[in-house]
Amino acid sequence: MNKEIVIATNNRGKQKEYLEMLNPIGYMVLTPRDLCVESNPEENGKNYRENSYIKALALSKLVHRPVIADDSGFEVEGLDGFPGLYSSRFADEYGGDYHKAGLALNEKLGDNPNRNAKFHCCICLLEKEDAKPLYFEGDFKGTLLPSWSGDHGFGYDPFFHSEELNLDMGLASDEIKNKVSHRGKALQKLLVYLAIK
Ligand code: ITT
Repeated sequence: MNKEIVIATNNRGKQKEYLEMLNPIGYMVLTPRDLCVESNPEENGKNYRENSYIKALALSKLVHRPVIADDSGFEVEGLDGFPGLYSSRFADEYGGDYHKAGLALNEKLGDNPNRNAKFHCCICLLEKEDAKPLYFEGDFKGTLLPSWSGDHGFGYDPFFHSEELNLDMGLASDEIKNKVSHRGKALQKLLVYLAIK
């Protein structure tokens, strides 16, 4: 792959993080919008890998360049991993309002003391439409906060506390988050693969 990466995501938060992580090391990051295409396939896979492949394939067919797609989610242990694969769709039930969605997760959890939670990210690299997809994954472990804290990050970040960093992620700079996050870890693995292939 040359140093151009097309990212199959419409999520502005993800786009920002990829730009911040890849631009400084010389990658040119392109989004569907940069290439004047729209890709919004139905994410009906059974797991993160399948969904990341669905997104990568749909965009690859439109742009005829190597693409990466990321499927990710927020998993609350006391809710058996919910919302997980449905993280985005769960927030949609609250009009995309993550403040309400986070409070709703807390309500579902009730007085269950198990507040362990994690983010998971699966990046799919598809070098061309008929290539074998390659997957790079990462986890970010912490706990679900009872209430909104801070305004940094996106999605469920303000309801997430990292014990490793001793920090609420709504209070963390992108730079700190990207070093330890699920997406940062998955991307590091992808970069190692690209460097040695
Ligand atoms: P694309 O499919 O266009 O990439 P999306 O937002 O629908 O955008 P996903 O299907 O992968 O992406 O949904 C993942 C959801 O999980 C996302 O919308 C957030 O709600 C949440 N999420 C994932 N990574 C996150 C992060 O780093 N911080 C906070 N929330 C995150």
